[in-house]
Amino acid sequence: MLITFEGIDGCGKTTQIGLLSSYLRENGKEVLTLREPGGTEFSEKIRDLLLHSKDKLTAQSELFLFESARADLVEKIIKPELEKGTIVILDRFYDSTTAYQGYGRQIDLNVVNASNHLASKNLKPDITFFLDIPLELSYQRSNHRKLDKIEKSGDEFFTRVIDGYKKIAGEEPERIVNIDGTKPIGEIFKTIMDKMINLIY
Ligand code: Z5A
Repeated sequence: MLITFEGIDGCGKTTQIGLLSSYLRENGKEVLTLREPGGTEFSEKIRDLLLHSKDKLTAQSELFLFESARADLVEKIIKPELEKGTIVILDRFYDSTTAYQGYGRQIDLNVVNASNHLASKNLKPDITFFLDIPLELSYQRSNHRKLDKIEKSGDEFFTRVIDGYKKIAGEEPERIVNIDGTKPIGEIFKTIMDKMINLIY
């Protein structure tokens, strides 16, 4: 089973993935948590380039780097683990590319979708949790640390990303669970568990 978490920076993905993976492991499930971009030696190098290099990337080269990191992770780790029956929990997947490179950087959505299909080998999450928070809260939750390259993209960019996520979630309500990420951590986790119980048991 493939479970993905989506949303803007600081929306609470890492927090909820920690809670969900602990719950599943305590209940005897084999679980692997991964993040995008990253998860293989090659993809971690690309992550470093994308988030920390001093070079100015074009929107297109950014898109291809995210897809390249994804292709490596899907082929080497995600597919084999899913075939073994592991529950794979992914912090970001192709919805991030649609939201950030498609809606945010305004690359043609047909091109983004085609690239997503190619890199993910048509793999589709069984369920996606989209934690929706406003931009101001994202800034508040991350104001204590140094911003990476993408985080420095500006308000207009992030407003397009948030609107993009809402459109993506609206288009696939059977896969994407839209959750109010401003709620307390425990309340969000309960909503996630209510959905997960039906899938696991
Ligand atoms: N990116 C892209 O452009 N295209 C792509 O295809 C992909 C990615 C795959 C990766 O960033 C960047 O790459 C990201 C998108 C882009 N850039 N941006 N912006 P990353 O992996 O370094 O980080 P992130 O995924 O954006 O976010 P994060 O820093 O890991 O945040 P988070 O996991 O969503 O949140 P958190 O760490 O769980 O929580 C943040 C804080 O809020 C923390 O102090 C928590 O204790 C607190 N928190 C969490 N939940 C709550 C609630 N409910 N109430 C109160 N406080 C809370």
